[in-house]
Amino acid sequence: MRFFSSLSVGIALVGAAAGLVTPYNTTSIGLGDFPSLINVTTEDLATGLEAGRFTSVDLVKAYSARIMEVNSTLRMVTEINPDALAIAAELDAMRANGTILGPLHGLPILIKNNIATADQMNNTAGSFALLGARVPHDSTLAAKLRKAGAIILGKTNLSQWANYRSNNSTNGWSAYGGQTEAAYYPHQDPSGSSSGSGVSSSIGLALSALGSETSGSILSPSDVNNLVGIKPTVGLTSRYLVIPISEHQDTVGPMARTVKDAAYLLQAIAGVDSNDNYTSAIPNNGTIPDYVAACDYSALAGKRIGVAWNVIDIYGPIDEPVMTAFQESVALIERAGATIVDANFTAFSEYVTDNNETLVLNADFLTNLATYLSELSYNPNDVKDLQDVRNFTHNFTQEDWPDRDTAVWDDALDNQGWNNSDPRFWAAYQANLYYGGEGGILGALERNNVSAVLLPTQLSPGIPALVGSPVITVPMGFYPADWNVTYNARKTLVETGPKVPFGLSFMGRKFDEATLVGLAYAYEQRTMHRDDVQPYIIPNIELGDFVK
Ligand SMILES: *[C@@H]1O[C@H](CO)[C@@H](O)[C@H](O)[C@H]1NC(C)=O
Ligand SMILES: *[C@@H]1O[C@H](CO)[C@@H](O)[C@H](O)[C@H]1NC(C)=O
Ligand SMILES: *[C@@H]1O[C@H](CO)[C@@H](O)[C@H](O)[C@H]1NC(C)=O
Ligand SMILES: *[C@@H]1O[C@H](CO)[C@@H](O)[C@H](O)[C@H]1NC(C)=O
Ligand SMILES: *[C@@H]1O[C@H](CO)[C@@H](O)[C@H](O)[C@H]1NC(C)=O
Ligand SMILES: *[C@@H]1O[C@H](CO)[C@@H](O)[C@H](O)[C@H]1NC(C)=O
Ligand SMILES: *[C@@H]1O[C@H](CO)[C@@H](O)[C@H](O)[C@H]1NC(C)=O
Ligand SMILES: *[C@@H]1O[C@H](CO)[C@@H](O)[C@H](O)[C@H]1NC(C)=O
Ligand SMILES: *[C@@H]1O[C@H](CO)[C@@H](O)[C@H](O)[C@H]1NC(C)=O
Ligand SMILES: *[C@@H]1O[C@H](CO)[C@@H](O)[C@H](O)[C@H]1NC(C)=O
Ligand SMILES: *[C@@H]1O[C@H](CO)[C@@H](O)[C@H](O)[C@H]1NC(C)=O
Ligand SMILES: CC(=O)N[C@H]1CO[C@H](CO)[C@@H](O)[C@@H]1O
Repeated sequence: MRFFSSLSVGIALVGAAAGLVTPYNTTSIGLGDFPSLINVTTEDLATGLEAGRFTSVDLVKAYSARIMEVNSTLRMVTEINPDALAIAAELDAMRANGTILGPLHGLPILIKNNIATADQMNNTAGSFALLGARVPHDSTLAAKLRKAGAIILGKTNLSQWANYRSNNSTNGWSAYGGQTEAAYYPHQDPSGSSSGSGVSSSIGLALSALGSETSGSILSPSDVNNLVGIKPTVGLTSRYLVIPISEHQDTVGPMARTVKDAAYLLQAIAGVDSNDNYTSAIPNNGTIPDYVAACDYSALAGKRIGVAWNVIDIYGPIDEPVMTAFQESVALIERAGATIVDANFTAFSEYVTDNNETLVLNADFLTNLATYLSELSYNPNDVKDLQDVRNFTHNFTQEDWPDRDTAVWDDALDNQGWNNSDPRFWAAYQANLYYGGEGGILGALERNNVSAVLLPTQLSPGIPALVGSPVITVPMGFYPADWNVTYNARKTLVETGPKVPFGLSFMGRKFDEATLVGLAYAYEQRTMHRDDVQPYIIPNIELGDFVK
């Protein structure tokens, strides 16, 4: 249950803001003439670019300045792409001569620092072991973003190794990027592992961002950063040249401020890739549905929607504001024309004491990390497998070992010691498929003939992770202003506190993201809970500061 634990220890943030300069004044001028970047949508930006009110160069300048304005406080972006301005100028020139690559043409997107690009940016998973390493070409998703006309503006910080290293670290900490914090309360735990993607998207440091998830790493930071997050079906989006944990559970998806923005981004990254065979399971011969068209205000009408009440019971009690908001959401969904039925996860109480997921993840990590490392075209520290990475980590001061331990790796290497070609792998994986399938989300969908199952996002990631099925989270509310602050285990980050947001999850069938997008959109448009609460820190710099 890695997702729920935000283990931690109180090292002072590795935050020496070395070389960090703020090149621009933080006053904003001309704000009224331009959409505020914390609220702007894909369609707003495309309309403004098309009308010639601003350029992609303006956008890159404004977003870069916003990043530098808050990074010393929140440490959410590890690197800005040194080529972003040149790429923006080229995309502006293309637009000027009538060439538009798609709805994301010229729009800046941030990506998690485990998605490789064959450019000046590093791909490290937050570890110095991979600083300076090179890949032979872009990851498939980076290539797809470029083909769609998006500008890869930079790389976001993460819980190091996507939270697959330590039992004693903190969400959003990496040796390379320091400690990310979220924007809704001072020293807020950003959750993880796509921590920087969550914070950046939420306060408008780019249009939106990509995160990756093994169990909760898109959904959970989307939950606490007031975002829409889509955890796609495993195999809908390629993992080629993404630093892995597990081929059976890893997936890459959008973290955006609105359902439609998330849909636009998913549209650009979904698809078959001969370098990731899991994508060959995309139905209809690889045809990708129109996720943007699926954004339908009436999508809830006539649908059967389930609630996995027993999951709330078994985990419970959850915090009262979350439970109340959840009950109100279920009632609202019913008023929007859906029929609400129980859709319990029948094996859930067995699952919570089972440990087969750890066996699968350990085994996959041993195999998949070595494969990733073998694909590097330059490997400065010559790390070939997990053993090498552990040795590097133990010997490199900034990796903060032993204060942040390597217990997860020690378990995989020393206790388990077998990878995913071992006969024991299959038995463990079959157990997972049962808990997630017949005894979990897939069984609940089929038995009850529902289009989706609802849970508060705090409780949603674990079961879909086991079977690779999709989930969308949408803002559902926030903790009240008088809520007592609770801390992480190291007492360094605020886990829950006044105005900390939370979300509602729609869990669905494999490759049925279009249905989930529709339901999520219909819920979002009726509630607009993202607007209920504002961050405590918002960049002042706006587009108007840069437009000539
Ligand atoms: C985790 O780190 C903290 C802070 O250094 C330390 O007090 C604690 O003993 C560590 N816990 C484990 C399990 O190593
Ligand atoms: C943001 O801060 C972190 C921590 O100090 C640093 O490693 C990173 O390079 C900074 N990002 C940028 C874009 O300067
Ligand atoms: C910031 O604003 C002040 C006061 O308006 C001005 O004197 C200064 O030149 C500005 N600095 C930059 C870098 O624009
Ligand atoms: C339009 O821009 C594209 C991309 O830069 C370029 O290949 C093409 O030659 C340009 N066409 C014209 C008419 O300038
Ligand atoms: C990538 O890491 C190298 C080696 O530390 C560094 O020189 C370079 O500036 C980094 N790239 C970016 C975009 O920060
Ligand atoms: C994909 O599957 C084909 C056929 O089994 C195999 O030859 C190829 O090596 C696989 N590719 C990857 C990247 O696993
Ligand atoms: C499936 O897609 C491939 C590649 O686009 C194409 O060559 C093939 O004809 C398609 N098959 C069917 C049955 O449509
Ligand atoms: C689902 O679980 C809840 C809570 O444990 C229980 O009250 C309810 O009866 C269950 N529904 C069905 C249909 O079993
Ligand atoms: C894995 O699942 C099997 C079958 O349900 C069970 O017997 C075994 O105890 C589980 N192993 C662990 C480590 O939880
Ligand atoms: C472990 O790392 C140290 C320091 O980087 C290095 O000198 C040593 O050769 C490494 N040992 C192994 C077995 O890789
Ligand atoms: C963003 O939108 C929200 C909700 O409408 C509003 O309260 C907030 O002031 C807006 N922020 C800016 C900077 O315009
Ligand atoms: C040179 C050096 O510091 N080597 C150490 C690397 O870390 C291992 C523990 O994993 C130590 O045993 C080595 O002494």
